[in-house]
Amino acid sequence: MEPARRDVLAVTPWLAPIVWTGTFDPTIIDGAVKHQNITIATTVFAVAKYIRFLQDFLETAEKHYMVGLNVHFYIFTDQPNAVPTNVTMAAGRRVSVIKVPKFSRWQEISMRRMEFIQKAIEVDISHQANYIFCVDVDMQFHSRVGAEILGRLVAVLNPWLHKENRDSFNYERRAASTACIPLGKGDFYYAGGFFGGAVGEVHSLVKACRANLEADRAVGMEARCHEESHVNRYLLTNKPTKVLSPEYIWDEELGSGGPEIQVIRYATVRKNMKEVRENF
Ligand code: UD2
Repeated sequence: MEPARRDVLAVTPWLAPIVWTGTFDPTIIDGAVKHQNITIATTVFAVAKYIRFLQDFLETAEKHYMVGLNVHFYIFTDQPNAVPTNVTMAAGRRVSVIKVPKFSRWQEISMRRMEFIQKAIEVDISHQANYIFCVDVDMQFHSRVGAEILGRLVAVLNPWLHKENRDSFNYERRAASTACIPLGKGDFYYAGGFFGGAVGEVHSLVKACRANLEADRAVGMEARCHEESHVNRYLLTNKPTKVLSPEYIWDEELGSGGPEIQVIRYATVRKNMKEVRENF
C-alpha cells in the first residue's frame, strides 16, 4: 500500500501518527468509534473581553467538532450570565459553565487555565468523560475535527513553526525555568491552544504544568510563552501518542499555507490585541 502523503512527515520518530488530510479515512474512523459511546469533555475559557468569541466558537463547533459524538463543553468564565444560550446543541452534547476569577493580566488568565482544568477534572470530568480536549476560544472551526484526533495524549503542531529547525522554536531557554528546553533538544513546537487525550493523561499534564508554573513563580520566573512553554517541556518527556498537523490550529495570517495545508479545520480569529487584552 502506498503511503497517503509523501509531502509531509506523517509519523514521529517515536512512531506516533501525525494527522494530515489524506492520512485517515473519516468514514472508517467514525464507524470504529460510533459504537463505543464515548464522551469528550472540551474546556474553553472565555474570560473578560474574550467572552465575545464564545458564540462563534460554539456555533462552529456544532457544525464541525466531533459531530455525532457526545461532547460536554466546560465553559470557564467570569461572566456566566453572558454565556450564549441560543446555540442549538445536537443530541448528546451539552454545556456546563464554571465561574472563574478575572485576573488583571492576560498572561495570568492563560496560565491559570492549568489549575482550573486540573480541579475540574478531579471534581467532575474524570467521572463524566473518556477524553478531554483543552482549546482556545478566539478560534473557529471551519471543517471537520472528528474522531481522528482521539488518542491517549494528543498535541498539535504550531502553524508558525512547523517547518522550522528545533533551535528556532519559541521554547523557554533559561535554565532557571522548569520549562527550559536547551538548544539542540526538542521534537516539535506544539501549540498551547489545543491539546488533549484520555482524561487521566491530560490530568497528569495539567497538574505537572501547574506545579511547574508555580515553581517558576516562586523564583520570579515567567516562561517565554507562558503555559505553552510548560506544555512543550512536558511533552518532550511525555511524548504525545498522536500529533495533529497545523490544519488543526491554523492562523489565517499565514495565508493558505502552501500545498501541504489541504484543509483548514480550526483557525485563530484575528483579534485586536489592544482592544481585547486586559493589559497590552
Ligand atoms: C497562544 C496560545 C494560547 C496560550 C498563549 C500563551 C494558540 C492558538 N494559542 O495564544 O493557548 O498558550 O499563546 O502565551 O496556540 N483568555 C481569556 N481572556 C483573556 C485572555 C485569554 O479568556 O483576557 C483565554 C482564551 O481562552 C484565549 C486563551 O486564554 O483563547 C489564550 O489567550 P490568547 O489567545 O490571547 O493567547 P495567544 O493568542 O498568545
